[in-house]
Amino acid sequence: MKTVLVTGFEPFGGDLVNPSQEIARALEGRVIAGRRVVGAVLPCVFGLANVELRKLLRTTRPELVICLGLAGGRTEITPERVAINVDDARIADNAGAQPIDEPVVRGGPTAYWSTLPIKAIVAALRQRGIPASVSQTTGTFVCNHVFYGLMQALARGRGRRGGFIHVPPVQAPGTKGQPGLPLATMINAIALAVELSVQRRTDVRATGGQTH
Ligand code: PCA
Repeated sequence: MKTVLVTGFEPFGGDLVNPSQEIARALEGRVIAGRRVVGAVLPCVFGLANVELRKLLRTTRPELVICLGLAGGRTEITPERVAINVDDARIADNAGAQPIDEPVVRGGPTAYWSTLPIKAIVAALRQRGIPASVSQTTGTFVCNHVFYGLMQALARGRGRRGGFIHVPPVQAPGTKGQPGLPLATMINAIALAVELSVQRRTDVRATGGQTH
């Protein structure tokens, strides 16, 4: 059976939880659209995260890869459009490193586009009442670093697709109205994103982006 790799991140910046880690763990071993999901958790550490990711790509040989991370201030599921070649950290990573204005890959291209059907994912989620938007920036911390590393690795392979989706914080039960989404909703959303991404090689032409 072909595999899909879904990664999340360990908690960072003093947090005790990271929903992206919980989602990757929840999807581990599931069969979606005839593909077995391998769920894995990456360290929130510049450099090491991409070493671990490349190991996973070698050992699991996935047809498709979706990397996940937490975007603290967001309220929606946000498939990312683009990874850029810069590390510029506002806080230290989990190993204490804080690169400023450094390239992810010296001499690498300025950016890589996601090869997930990001607009189709947003449309499908909205249809089910799950708040979602295309995001135009992955930031410049470890998530963008991993997204860039992923797309560079995939660009060398043959037709393997992938991308990055940021998720909001977990909304604790009984706190409706607070920013964030229930974990179960986010697990369903990412399962749907996997299904759609396996099924659709091309995106739809539709609105769905944040314009800022
Ligand atoms: N979010 C951070 C890194 C790890 C994570 O889950 C980010 O957005 O860069």
